[in-house]
Amino acid sequence: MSNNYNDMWRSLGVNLEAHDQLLQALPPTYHDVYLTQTNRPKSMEYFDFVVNEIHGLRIQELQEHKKNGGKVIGAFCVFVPEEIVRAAGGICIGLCSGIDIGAAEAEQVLPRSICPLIKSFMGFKLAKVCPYFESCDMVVGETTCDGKKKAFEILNDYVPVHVMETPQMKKSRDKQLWLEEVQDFAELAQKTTGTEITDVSLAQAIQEVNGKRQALRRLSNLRKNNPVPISGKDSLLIEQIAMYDDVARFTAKVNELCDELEQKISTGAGVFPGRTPRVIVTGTPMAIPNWKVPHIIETSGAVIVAEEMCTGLRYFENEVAEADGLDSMLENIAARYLGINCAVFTPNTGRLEQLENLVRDYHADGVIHCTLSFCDPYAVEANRVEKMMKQKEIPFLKIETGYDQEDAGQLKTRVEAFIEMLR
Ligand code: BJ8
Repeated sequence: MSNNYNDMWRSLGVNLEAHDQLLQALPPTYHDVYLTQTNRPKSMEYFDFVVNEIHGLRIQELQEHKKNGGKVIGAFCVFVPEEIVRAAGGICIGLCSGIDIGAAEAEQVLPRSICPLIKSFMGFKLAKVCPYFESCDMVVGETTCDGKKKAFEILNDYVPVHVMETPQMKKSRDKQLWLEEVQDFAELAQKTTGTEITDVSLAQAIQEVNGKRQALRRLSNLRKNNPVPISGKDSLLIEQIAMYDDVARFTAKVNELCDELEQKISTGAGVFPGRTPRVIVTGTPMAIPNWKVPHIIETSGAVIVAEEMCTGLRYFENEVAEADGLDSMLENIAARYLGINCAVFTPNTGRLEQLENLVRDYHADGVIHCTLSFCDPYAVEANRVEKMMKQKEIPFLKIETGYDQEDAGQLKTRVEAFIEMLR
C-alpha cells in the first residue's frame, strides 16, 4: 500500500511512525502465507486487492460516508447486530485484530497475561495505529468473557463504548434480556446516526446481511467436495474480510468466486490432491492477520475444510428470518444472534452437536481445537469437546497459542505428527 494515504491517516490522528511498522509487517507475511499457494482460484485477486488496500481504499470509503453525514460503528464480537447499524444508515466494522502491535501501550492498562485479542484491540487504540478504530464514532462491546467486559471500561476512556449485555445461558429470561438489549441498541443506533430505523430500512438491511451470509454458506458448502476447491487459508481470509468490507460488493465477489469454484469442481480440479487429510479447526476467532495455525496445518500436508469459530461458521451459519413490522424483525434478530454457540454460554452443547455434524458433512478426518492463550471459556470447554471426540472416535488435537511466532516450530511438529496419524 502506498503512503499516498498519509494525509488521510494523519487527519484521523493515526500515529504514522507506529502505523508504518504495522504496514511493513503485513506484505512479507502475506506473501509467504498466501501468494506462495498453488492452484489458487483467479477470483481470489479481489481479496488480495482488499488486503493490499486494507488501510487505504476502504478507509477512504468510510471517510466519504462520514463526509456525507454517515456514522461508523465498530464491534468486537459477532453478537453485535450489523442489520441494525445498517438500517440506521451506519457502517458496521469489525475491530478485532490478530497481531500484537501496541502491546507495550496495552500493558500499561491491562495485565500482561491476558488474551491476545483483548491486548491487541487495546494496543491498537492506545498506539493509534488503526484507521478503522480512529474512524469510529462509537464502538460496541459485550459482556461475553470477563476480560473483554472489564477491558471495555478502560477503552471507554479513549472512545465512546456502548456495552451490550450478552447472557450466559439460553433460558427464556435470557432470551428476554437479550431482546431488550437488541431493542436498546436499535434506539442507540438511531440516536448516534440521527437516522430513524423504519420497517423498510430494517427489512432491507436484513436481506442484505442475509445475502452476505448466504454467499459465505455457499462457499462453505463447496468445501465439502473432494478434492477441495479452495484452501482453508483462502477461506479464512474471506471470512476475515467479511467483517469490514462493503456488504454488497463483498457478497457479489464471494458469489463470483463460488461460480468459479463450481466450474472447477465440475472438472474434478482442486487445490490439494484428493487423498489429502481433511481437518476442521474449532475454537477462538482468528482475526486478521492471524493466519499462524492454518498456515502450519496447510503446509504440513492437510487441508482445512471448515472453521467452527466466529471467523467462520458461527458468523454465517444462521440467518435472520424475514418478517413484517419492526417489533417482529427485532425479535428475529435477537433470536438469530442468540443461536451463536460461543463458549461463554453454559452449557454450550449446541457447539458439540454442531462439531459432530460438521465432521460428518465435511468428510473430515480430524479436528484441531485452537485456543488463544489465556482464553478461559475456550480453554476449559476444550475438555468437553475432547470428551465428545473420544466418544465418537474422531481424531483430535488441542492447541493453545498467542499471536507471536515463538512457538511456531513446536506447533508444526505437533501438527505434523497429528496429520501423519490421520494418514
Ligand atoms: S461470540 S468467541 S467473537 S466472544 S478469545 S475475547 S472469548 S478471552 S472472542 Fe468471541 Fe464473541 Fe464469543 Fe465469538 Fe474473550 Fe476468549 Fe479472548 Fe474471545
